[in-house]
Amino acid sequence: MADLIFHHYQNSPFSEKVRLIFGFKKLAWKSVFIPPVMPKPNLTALTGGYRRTPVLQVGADIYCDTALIADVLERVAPTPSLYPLEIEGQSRTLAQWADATLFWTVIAYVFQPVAMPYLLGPLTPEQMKAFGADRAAMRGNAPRMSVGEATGSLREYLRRLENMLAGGKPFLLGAQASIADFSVYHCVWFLQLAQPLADILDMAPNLKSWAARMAEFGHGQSEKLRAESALEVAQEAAPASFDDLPFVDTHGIARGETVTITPTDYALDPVEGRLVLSSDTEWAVSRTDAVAGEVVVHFPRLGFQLKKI
Ligand SMILES: N[C@@H](CCC(=O)N[C@@H](CS)C(=O)NCC(=O)O)C(=O)O
Repeated sequence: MADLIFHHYQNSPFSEKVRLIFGFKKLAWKSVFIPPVMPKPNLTALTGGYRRTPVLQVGADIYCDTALIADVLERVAPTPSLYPLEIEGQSRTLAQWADATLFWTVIAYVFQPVAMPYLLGPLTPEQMKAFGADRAAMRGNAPRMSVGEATGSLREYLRRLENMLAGGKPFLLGAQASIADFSVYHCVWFLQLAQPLADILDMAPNLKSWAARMAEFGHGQSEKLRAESALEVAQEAAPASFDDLPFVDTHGIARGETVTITPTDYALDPVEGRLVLSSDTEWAVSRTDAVAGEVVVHFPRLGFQLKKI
């Protein structure tokens, strides 16, 4: 199989979710660092405009969103599973809650001036301003939460998570780790990074021990790769073909039609291409890029909108 090339940056919670899955599954991967703010020309050459972090590349196939990336890693390395059979539905649903509700509550809580340098590093006032402007543009009209609201909500979420671990359960849904643990973990990891505010976790001692246990999975084996080399890999590879797979049409859009795929929540950058894959859980478009050549860009159905052009 082609190398797993992971486009990410250090202090990105969703990247940490996937790095830890690499460790859980003992996978080797290539690490490409991307900028945390726009522009990201080497990344968008691959994705066709999708700017969020992280992105997984396998040859000329580009996978957006960590929910889909987790599914891809499960296909590559089925054991240990992220979706133990008897808790698959629960774990996916809890993960979806953590990646949206818990994540945005943590973001609203940690982005207080006292913790900013711990999350963003030593930025100049100009760089800080540029970061704020980038995120404001990315979030558009998405609702904002006040620090007070975030603090109260976070306390209640921590109480619930602590309750899930009561009685010495090793993982949130029982004896086995699942995708839910990884989605909750990246939020707790970001909270811990915000050192001056991290003592809110003291109310959840079981959750703190669980986080330490999760961290032990590590990040697998990684090797640095330059962004230009990742583009060369895409140019030289042929994307996978999906012509033999059943095409699940829920939109009145046929295989091969020109479409856009856009996130439904924030960073609403449409990716345009020919629809080559439509399964119960995933879409993919084929597009040709001046630098990356012919690539296929994949998205999960959940959280994305498909439109015919
Ligand atoms: N649902 C997405 C969320 C990804 C996300 O919001 N990532 C943050 C960084 S952790 C982001 O993209 N921030 C803006 C950026 O990096 O440009 C996923 O699971 O991958």
